[in-house]
Amino acid sequence: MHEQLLQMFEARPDEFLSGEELSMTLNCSRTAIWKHIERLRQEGYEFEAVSRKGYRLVGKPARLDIPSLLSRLQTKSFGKTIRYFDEVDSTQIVARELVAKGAEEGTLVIAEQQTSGRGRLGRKWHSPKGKGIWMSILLKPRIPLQFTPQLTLLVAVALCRSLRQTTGLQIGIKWPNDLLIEGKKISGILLESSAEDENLQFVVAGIGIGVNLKQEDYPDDELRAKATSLAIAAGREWNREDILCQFLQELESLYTLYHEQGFGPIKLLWEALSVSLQRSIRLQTPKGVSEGFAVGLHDSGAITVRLPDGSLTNWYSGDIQFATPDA
Ligand code: BT5
Repeated sequence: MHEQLLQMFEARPDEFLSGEELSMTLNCSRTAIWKHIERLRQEGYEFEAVSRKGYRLVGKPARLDIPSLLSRLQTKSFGKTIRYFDEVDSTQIVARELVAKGAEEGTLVIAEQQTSGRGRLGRKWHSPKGKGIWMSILLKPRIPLQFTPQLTLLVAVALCRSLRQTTGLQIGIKWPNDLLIEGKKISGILLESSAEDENLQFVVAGIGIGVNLKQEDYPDDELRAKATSLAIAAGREWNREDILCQFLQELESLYTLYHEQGFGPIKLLWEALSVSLQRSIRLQTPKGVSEGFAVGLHDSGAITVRLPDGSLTNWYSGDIQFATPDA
């Protein structure tokens, strides 16, 4: 029914189709038609509705131009193989399936929409159609297992640098896996890895970037209060291929640098882009809340914190909040 309705609009572009005609052809009530149109709107289709005339399709969801991206991309392996989907449950799941079939390092899975996009600890990642970049990239790093958390920081640096370069926006990194603009989340990173006998086998780096979401594209006020997009922040839409191309190039060059020179150079870049250091922070863990002053980044990927009693400690995972708002 959903498909049939869309086909009717697509077969007669620029025409108004009345609710009566639609409901007769599809043999359903006008309320059912209205509900399907609302669902299509949520998927990114735009309709003009005029009383006594009906509905007209005026816009379709954006689609990535993969051939154009591939022709511009100047990387050796990152993004050279792209698996592009209209809709998936989660690009992380698809990427894991591809690893099992022998996919190579740098393989990119990207979808216009995710129906079960995920964050850490079972949280949801909202991924509406055509509005963002929802992707997973397969890495096979040649590093000891305990260094894996450094990769989240490396991806954050590559993302922050490339988004700053493409948009000119003041984007900062919040430890461990968020990118913020004026205190609101623009992007999240999720690393999932697999190891055998203490050896790291592969890492699937999942990255979500809110590119062209408008306020109404967020499902509720709670998320609207925390999240933002490049379009909301800049007051204009962005070309997703430009962002992807810049990011993949930046990621490959930092990843190469990391294998050649270790974490040192990445750490320096991370510290320069971070909004989490030299300020009072609170750490939320399943066990409770701790407070301290963030003094630096530890080589393990942990954040080093001075506690109220003056002692230093490392926090390895969790969610931090800022005790004072952003300057
Ligand atoms: C993350 O988790 O930030 C990691 C998100 C990774 C998403 C990518 S998309 C491609 C790949 N495939 C997947 O299935 N996932 C990865 P976490 O730190 O747990 O943050 C999750 C929280 O971010 C949620 O609880 C919301 O508060 C917020 N959030 C959800 N959707 C958002 C969005 N579109 N923009 C900004 N914030 C969002």
